[in-house]
Amino acid sequence: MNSSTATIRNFIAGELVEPAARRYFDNVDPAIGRPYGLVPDSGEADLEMAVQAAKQAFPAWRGTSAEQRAVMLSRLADLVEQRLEDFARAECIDTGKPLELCRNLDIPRSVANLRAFAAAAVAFSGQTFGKEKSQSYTLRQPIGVVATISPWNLPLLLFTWKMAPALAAGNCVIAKPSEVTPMTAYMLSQLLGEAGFPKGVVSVLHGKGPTIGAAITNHPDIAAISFTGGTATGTAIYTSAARHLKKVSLELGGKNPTLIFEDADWPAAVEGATTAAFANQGQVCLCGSRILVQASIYDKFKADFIRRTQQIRIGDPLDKATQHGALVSEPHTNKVLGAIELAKSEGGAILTGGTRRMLEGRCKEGYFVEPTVIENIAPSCRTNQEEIFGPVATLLPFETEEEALQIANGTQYGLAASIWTQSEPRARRVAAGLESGVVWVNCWNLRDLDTPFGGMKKSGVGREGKWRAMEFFTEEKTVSTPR
Ligand code: TXE
Repeated sequence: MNSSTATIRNFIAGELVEPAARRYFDNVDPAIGRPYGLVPDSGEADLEMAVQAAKQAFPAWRGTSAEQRAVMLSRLADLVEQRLEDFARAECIDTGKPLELCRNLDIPRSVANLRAFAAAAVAFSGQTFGKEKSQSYTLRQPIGVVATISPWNLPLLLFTWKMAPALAAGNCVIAKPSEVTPMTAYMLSQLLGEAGFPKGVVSVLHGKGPTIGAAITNHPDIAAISFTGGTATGTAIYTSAARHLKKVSLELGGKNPTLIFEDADWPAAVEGATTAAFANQGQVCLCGSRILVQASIYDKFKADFIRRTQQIRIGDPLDKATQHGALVSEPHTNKVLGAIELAKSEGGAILTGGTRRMLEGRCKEGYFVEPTVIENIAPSCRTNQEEIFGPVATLLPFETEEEALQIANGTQYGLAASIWTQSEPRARRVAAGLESGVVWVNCWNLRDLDTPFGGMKKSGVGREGKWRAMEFFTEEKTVSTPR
């Protein structure tokens, strides 16, 4: 395995190979704003080879036992864990996020994903039914060749979150990581053989969304697609998958509310809201980008929140002390800066941040944007309706629980929310009223991998997490016999 190899290769039929057309594009290190490697610009010919390899591998692979697949997933987890530092550095360089975050969250969680689905493979089973005249049971069987398409914000974490259940359930997988952050998926592909996965069971194809991504969603032999990414892309994938009646799981964007009530625990609520708003430079679909604060404590919260936001240490992602790194790319940085300009034009007052941060030395051309807090924008304005996916949070006052729910639910999204209150009845009432796939009470992003995960409304279709993912990646067959 080589984490420093600058030229990435596809992984097809057990081999690292060049893209058929020999075309590549630059891989940019966002902390320095310069290319450091090449990414295959794969197309239909590469996909065809991967699909043929998967179809050849499937009959034998579906015959493996759940225990055998669990052993391979566990071995893969061990291999990644043994190289945790290499993976963490590669993820840091590819994404611009702090190395400490990669060490302590992204890569350990990727290992945990592989282990969780190794366990799920063995424990997953069908159901039995008994009636007066019949005895029935269900079989959960693999679908065949399936695809995963994952984004750049949590590259290896989301790559493994999808690949692991697909393999645990006995499918052959075509996996496409984001073209912006392909390195750790490439490194993982170099370990698949050693972990014991037969040739063709997993292919990793690199390239751009509109070319190889679209080719995957249009391929008639790929029967299911699990996607995480933007709502616009998810809509395009859903549309093209519908033509082939493919199964689709979509985890999309969010405009998540953090609700701070006057009886919230202090300073836990301030700390929680800060982490929710700015974790991973605000580039997590779960980030709490709209902070709703009860009017009676609005000024106190505002003062403490600004102070806490200003303490976040921006710097070179490789420095241990850095808490806030670079945004993932120049186009994305421009999108975030454009959203800040839009907020100003909508009458927003910038309370802190609001500009690109120019660092000294190695990172002087990196894509750093200051954690930004904005107030004075109506809930219906674009700033409070559209996903920015960067370090930008708005403050919104509310008077009553009813008003808080109205504002919180007043967007097209419905992914995640957090509630800060010491009243248990209120927490339950508000949790029940939120149009949101995930609700955290007095915490944020406390994830149990066994729980269902996904969004309502334009935030997604379906749920991921232990049994939900295993269900998605299997066909259910009912077998009945007379009593
Ligand atoms: O993501 P895309 P982008 C949101 C966030 C961000 C916006 C756009 O608001 O600003 O989406 O980001 C592949 N057919 N999120 O454009 O396009 C692509 O190659 C098939 C939220 O970078 O959704 C990549 O592998 N695939 C989010 C993956 O889709 C296509 C995480 C995600 O890229 C494709 C990221 C196509 N036509 C962005 N076009 C979250 N929910 O966590 C692109 N892809």
